[in-house]
Amino acid sequence: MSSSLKRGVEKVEVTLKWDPSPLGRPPHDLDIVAATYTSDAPSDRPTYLVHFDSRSPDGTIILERESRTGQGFGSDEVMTLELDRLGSDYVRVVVGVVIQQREGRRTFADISRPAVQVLEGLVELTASDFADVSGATAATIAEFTRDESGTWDFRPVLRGFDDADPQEFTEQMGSV
Ligand SMILES: [Ca+2]
Repeated sequence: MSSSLKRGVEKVEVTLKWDPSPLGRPPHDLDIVAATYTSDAPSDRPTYLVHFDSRSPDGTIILERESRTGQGFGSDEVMTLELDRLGSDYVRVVVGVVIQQREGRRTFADISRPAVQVLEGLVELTASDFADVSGATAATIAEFTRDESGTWDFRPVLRGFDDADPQEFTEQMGSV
């Protein structure tokens, strides 16, 4: 196939769900995080982050749904990324999931049935139940990079971070 016919990744959705903590126990709070990088920025310095407390300045990456407990049906957190609308300065986006550590150290092994999925339309790009990173407190899931022609490529990057709190994770997730 000619490379000029290659259609890159344009709009993706990241969904995350988990079961609530047992009755009477502190809630389990997981967060989807997206970090964006420009071509001139080092990989430990995201240009901006999108998560429950932070929006993208141009509205191209949106946390559509958030949860602090995992209660309810369907996806607990949902993020959409309109990569094709991202400014041309942006060449890389890394998406991950981090467990809040408010009540002591929590790893994916402590969370009941966590599941993340990255979709483009109805096509699943990647998915994980975090079993391979069960000892981690955070994990990257997906990396999107823009090539010279402006096309976005996708790469699954399931990598656990063993002792990262949310702040440390956002500083380290660009290293994948
Ligand atoms: Ca959350």
